[in-house]
Amino acid sequence: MSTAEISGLREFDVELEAANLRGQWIYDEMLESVVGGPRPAGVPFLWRWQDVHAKLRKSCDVMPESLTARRNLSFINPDTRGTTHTMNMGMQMLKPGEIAYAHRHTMAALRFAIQGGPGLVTVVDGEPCQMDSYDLVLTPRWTWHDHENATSENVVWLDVLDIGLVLGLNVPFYEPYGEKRQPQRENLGEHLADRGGLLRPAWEQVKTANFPYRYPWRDVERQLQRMAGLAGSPYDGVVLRYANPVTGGSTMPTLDCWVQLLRPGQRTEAHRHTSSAVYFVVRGEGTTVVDEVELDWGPHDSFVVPNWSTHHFVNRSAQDAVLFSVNDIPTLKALDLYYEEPELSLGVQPFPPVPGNLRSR
Ligand code: 1HN
Repeated sequence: MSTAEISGLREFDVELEAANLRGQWIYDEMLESVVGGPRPAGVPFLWRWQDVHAKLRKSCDVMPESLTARRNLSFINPDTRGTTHTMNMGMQMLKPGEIAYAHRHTMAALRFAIQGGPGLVTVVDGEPCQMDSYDLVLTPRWTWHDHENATSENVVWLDVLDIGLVLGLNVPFYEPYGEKRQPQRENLGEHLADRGGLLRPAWEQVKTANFPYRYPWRDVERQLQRMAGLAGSPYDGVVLRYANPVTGGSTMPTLDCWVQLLRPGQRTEAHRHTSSAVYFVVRGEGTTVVDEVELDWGPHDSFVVPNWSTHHFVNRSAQDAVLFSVNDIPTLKALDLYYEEPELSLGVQPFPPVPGNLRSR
């Protein structure tokens, strides 16, 4: 016998609702609909670079000053509030000489330069962080940040924030600095080098999170090339995490940044996981197939893989393809809610043996 067959139960449901109560059997019916896992939050979707770039240029005309509000265009998934249910990805443009005013918020954010240069700087808690093209700069939760374009060109970068997560937990805090720019530390990079490097003051506390790290693309590219010959992950190819240099853990407490290299003609295996991810194409051309939807991408396009949707990558070109992506895996893992099908593929392959153990006896 099912609850639907109990006479008078529907009337009782209405009576309970009027008393701000709900019987467990309602949840039982809801849970029946998710046997086999959640419905993906949002749909697979792609934003073309040409289209977004045209809108960014128009935003410069419509919004002559960037103000504190930022000339950021957020990618809205047709089926969710953000790009995924936890994250927003968008692109931001600053004209020559402009400053996006200093502020801070409880949303963790990161900036990946698309059209940058030595004169594009994001100041994070007093640290000026240069944004050359494809450099990654972190503006972690509750850090003061302002963006300054001292180049002679329009600049563009990618913003990713954990907005859906922070709003879902109802912990949004926001504070404008009150002046355009925040005070800067005198010597560029000194604080980071002294407090986040290989040698540190023994008498000070260790800061393990929310450092304003910069990951220069030059270093990322070198590492990718060094590892390009490895088999990598069957699902993502040669994929590297932007590690927190202090802990070796995720890029930020809630978000992880990845960069992946797909060799010419490479086709990865399909899988799905409870985390969602947003992608930006650094170079190359290919297709990401997400629950039967084919997302054909080229340089500087952006796309989204919603959670629990089955996907694989194909590099259709004769060149390497390189994708930058951001995912919410650290959030899911921290809550013990990270699941993957058909198998757990993260951090499972054995660490390479030391040379002495390879010697044939
Ligand atoms: C924000 O503070 C920035 O600081 C960019 O550049 C995009 C989207 C939503 C909320 C805050 C920035 C944002 C944002």
